[in-house]
Amino acid sequence: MNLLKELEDSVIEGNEENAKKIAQEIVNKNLDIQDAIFSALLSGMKKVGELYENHEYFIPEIILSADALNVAFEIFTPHLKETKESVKPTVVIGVVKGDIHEIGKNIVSTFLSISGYNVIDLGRNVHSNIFMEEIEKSNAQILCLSTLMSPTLDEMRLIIDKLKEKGLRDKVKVMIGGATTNPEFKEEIGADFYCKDAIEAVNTLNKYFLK
Ligand code: B12
Repeated sequence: MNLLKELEDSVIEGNEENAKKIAQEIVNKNLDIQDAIFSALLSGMKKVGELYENHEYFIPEIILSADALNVAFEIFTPHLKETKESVKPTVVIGVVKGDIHEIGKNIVSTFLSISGYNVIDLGRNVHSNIFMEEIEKSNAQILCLSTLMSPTLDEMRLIIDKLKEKGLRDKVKVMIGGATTNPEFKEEIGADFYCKDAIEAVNTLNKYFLK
C-alpha cells in the first residue's frame, strides 16, 4: 500500500506505533515531507472529524488519532526544509482562552519557524493578558491567534480590543485562523489577516513583511 495512505489510515485508526514507523519510512525514503503532512496527517484528521460528526467516533478515539498525528509530526519536523535567508519579524502565537485544540496552531507555528520567523509560542488556552504581556515584552510585530470552537471566538475580539486599549494595535499585525474563523469574521473584529492554513499563513506574512 502507498505509504501516504498507510500514514493517513494510522491517524484515522489512532495507531501511534504504525504512524511512527511509517513516518520514519517516509523520512528514510526522502519523500516530500510537506506533502506527507498535508495529504496524510491533516487529511486523516479531517476524516476523524467527519467520523466524530457522524457519531462513529467519540473523544477517546480522537485523542488516539491526535497522538498518532503528533508522533508522526515530531518525526517530520526536523526534516522540513528551513529557509532562513533573511531576518524576519517576531511572531507571538497561541490558542485563545477556553480552547485546548492545538494541533493546527502547532503546525502554523512550526511552518512559520522553519520559514525564518522568530516564533514565541504561548501554547493553548492562553489568557488575553498573557498575549498582551508577551507582545509588550518581545516587541513582536505579528500576533497569530487560533481557535476551533465557536464559544471562544469572542476571545479574539477581546484581544483586539485590549490591544487598542493598551495602544499596541498599530504596532502589531493580527492574523487569525482555525476552523471556526473566516474572512468575514476577520473583518468584523478588525483583524488584519485571515488564513485557512499554515502555508497560506507563511505566504501572506512573507508577502507583507518582505516587500
Ligand atoms: C482533535 C480534536 C479534539 C482533540 C484536540 C487534541 C489537541 N491536542 O489539539 C480533543 C479530543 C482534546 C478535543 C476536545 C474537544 N473538542 Co474537539 N475536535 C477535534 C477535531 C476532530 C479535529 C481538530 C484538529 O486537530 N484538526 C486538524 C488541524 C490540523 O486542523 P485545524 O486545527 O483546523 O488547523 C488548520 C487550520 O484551521 C489552520 N489554523 C489553525 N489555527 C490557526 C491559526 C492561524 C493564525 C492561522 C493563520 C491558521 C490556523 O491551519 C491548520 C492547518 O494548516 C475537530 C473536528 C474538526 N472537523 O475540526 C473537533 C472539534 C474542533 N471539537 C469540538 C469540540 C466541541 C470539542 C470539545 C468541547 C468536546 C467536549 N465535549 O469535550 C473539547 C474541547 C474542550 C476545550 N475547552 O477546548 C468541535 C467544535 C465545535 C464548535 N464549532 O465549537 C469540533 C469542530 C467537533 C464537532 N464537529 O463538534 N477535540
